[in-house]
Amino acid sequence: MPMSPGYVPFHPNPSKPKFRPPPGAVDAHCHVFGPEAKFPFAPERKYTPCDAPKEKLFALRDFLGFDKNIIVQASCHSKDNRAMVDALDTANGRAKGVAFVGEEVTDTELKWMDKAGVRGVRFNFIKRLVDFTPRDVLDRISRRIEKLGWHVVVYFEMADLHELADFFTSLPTIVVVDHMGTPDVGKGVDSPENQRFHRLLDKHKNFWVKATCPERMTLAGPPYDDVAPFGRALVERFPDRVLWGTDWPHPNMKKVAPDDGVLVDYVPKIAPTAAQQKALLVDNPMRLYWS
Ligand code: 0GY
Repeated sequence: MPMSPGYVPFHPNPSKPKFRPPPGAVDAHCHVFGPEAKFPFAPERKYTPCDAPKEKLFALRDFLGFDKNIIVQASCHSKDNRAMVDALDTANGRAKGVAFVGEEVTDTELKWMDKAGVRGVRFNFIKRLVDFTPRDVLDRISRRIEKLGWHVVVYFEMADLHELADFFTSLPTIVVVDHMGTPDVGKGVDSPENQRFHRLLDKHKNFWVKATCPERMTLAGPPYDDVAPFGRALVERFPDRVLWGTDWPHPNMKKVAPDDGVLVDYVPKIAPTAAQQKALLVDNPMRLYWS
């Protein structure tokens, strides 16, 4: 299938970052797409991306100076987790995964994914990406995966947080928030909705957050200095519950693919000290995914 009209493929030759991640660094949010010939995209998908196979992901990991990946199931593969699991199976222990499942998932399938290194499921509330799933269904899924010691990753837009917060706090597992809760950067880090988000994390110690995707939120463009205060605030306030990742291959970027080297050079802007960098890139993801 051809890519969706206007779909922007990932950067063909990212720059080498100046920042060197500490040994054992984990890219805690990335995806694999296809290859379509082997792992077809799901019929119910909302976009058709370009192939972004595991070999390219692992080569980028090495080029950027990372050691491991967390591969998050993307909506273009919907509930068919085979491409993601195949990547885990061939990563020599250097990748863990987050799946997307429906209630019909069997215990055998959950065990298969657990054995491969899946440690969470993603609940996606972005309307342009997925169809609505009733909360009671998500609740039942969360209770099944809790037994495996998995967590829930939530992807939403901050404007919707007020109607989602009660559901999130009712979840029995660790809850990992994608992309800083996607704040509106134009409103500033002290906006009431961003402060409300910080209070949620303050109060609920089972909430973690990914300080990811400045390229999705920036108004100024690279090197994303306008987004850095949002990431830095999270690293300072929640130093042991924050993660970082590239989001390669950057689905649904509007005009230009981000340069992954520039994204890696954004890390010291949000985590200026060596101790913060080690927590963000090594200790936190290792605790959540490898212990
Ligand atoms: C992301 C963001 C996006 C897409 C997906 O599952 C997905 O298709 O996650 C997006 O378009 O915002 O997390 O990579």
